[in-house]
Amino acid sequence: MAKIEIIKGDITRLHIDAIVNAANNSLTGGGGVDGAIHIAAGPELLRSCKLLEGCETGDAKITKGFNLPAKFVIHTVGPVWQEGKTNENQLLASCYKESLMLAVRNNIRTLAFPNISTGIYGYPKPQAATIAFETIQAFLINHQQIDRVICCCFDEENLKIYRELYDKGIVAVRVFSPLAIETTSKLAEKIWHEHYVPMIGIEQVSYMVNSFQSVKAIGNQINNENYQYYIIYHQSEPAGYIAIKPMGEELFLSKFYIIQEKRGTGLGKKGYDFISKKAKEFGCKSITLTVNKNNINSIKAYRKFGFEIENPVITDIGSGFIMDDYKMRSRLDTD
Ligand code: AR6
Repeated sequence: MAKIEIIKGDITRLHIDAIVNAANNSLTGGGGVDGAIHIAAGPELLRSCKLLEGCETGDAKITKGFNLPAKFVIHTVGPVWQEGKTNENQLLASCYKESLMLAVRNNIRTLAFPNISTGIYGYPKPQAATIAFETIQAFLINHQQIDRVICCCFDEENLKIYRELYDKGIVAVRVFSPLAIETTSKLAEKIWHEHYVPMIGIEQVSYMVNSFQSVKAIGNQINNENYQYYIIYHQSEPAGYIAIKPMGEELFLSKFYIIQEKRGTGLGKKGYDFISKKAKEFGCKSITLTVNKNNINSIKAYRKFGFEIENPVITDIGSGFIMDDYKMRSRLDTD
C-alpha cells in the first residue's frame, strides 16, 4: 500500500509527479504557498490557470508544473475557517479527496500536499491535520495507483502536529470497497491465528476465519447485517480492525483487534476511544461484547476500559464447535 510521508520543507522544490497548491477561487495567484508556487513555476502557470476559469471551494483543477521540478500542479481551494459553521470539515476533506482523484486520473503516482487552509485561511492546525490524514488514508486503501503521498509541512507547528499524529495517533478508516474488505479479511486471518490458536486450537480458528471473516462473510455483514468495519491504521500501515453494530441503546462491539507487534503501545486505548465516540454518535448508552472465557488478557484490558462481566454465553457455531464466552458491558457516561 502507498505510504504517507511527513517532511518539513518548501513544496516548490520537490521532484515528484505533482504538488498541490492551496489556491483561492480565482486561481490567479496569491500569498502563502500559492505565491511561492507561482514564483517558482514562472508566468506560464498564471496563463494556464486563467484558462481554468476559477475553482469552487473543495474542488481541484490541474495544470502543468512549468519551471517547477514537479510535473504537475493540482490547484485546490480550501475553506476559510469560520468557527466550523460553514461545513469547513467536509470542504477540507473534499480538497484532499478531489486532488487525489485528479492525481489518479492523470496517472500521477507521487504527490505532495501543503497543509491546506492552515495559513491565511486560519483553519485550526490540529483539526486540519486529522482531516488530512484520515482522508488521504481512506483514499489510499481504495486506490492502489498512488505510490507515495507527502505531507509537506512548512512551519514547525504543523510539522510537530503531523509527526505526533503519525507516531502516536491512529486513523480508523471505514471499510466499504472490495479492496478494503479483502484487506480486512487478510488482517483477520493473521490476527485470529496469532491470537486464538493458543486458546482454542488451529482447527477451530480456521473454521471461524472461513465462516465469519472471509471476504464473503465480511461483505455480507456489511451489506446485509448493518455491521460497520473499520481498519485501524498506525504509521500508515494496517494495525488492527474494529467491527461494530448499533442495536438500539447498545452498541455491539463484535471485533476489536490490534496485531501482535503493535500491542502494548497504547493503540488499544485509542481504538477504544474511537469506539466510544461512535457509540455516542449512535446515541447508545452502553457497549457490549463477548469474549472467550480463557482470554484473560483481553478481559483484563476490557475491565480497564470500564467493562464488567454480565453473564456467561455459550454459542454453538456449527461443525461441532462451541464458543464459551462472557458477555461484558460498559456503560457510557451520557451527559
Ligand atoms: N511550501 C510548503 N508549504 C508552504 C509554503 C511552501 N513554500 N509556503 C507556505 N506554506 P497558505 P491557505 C504553508 O496561507 O491557508 C493564498 O493567498 C503555510 O505554512 O498558503 O489555504 C491563496 O491564494 C501553511 O501551513 O494557504 C489563498 O487566498 C500552508 O502552506 C489563501 O492564501 C497553507 O497556508 C489560501 O490560504
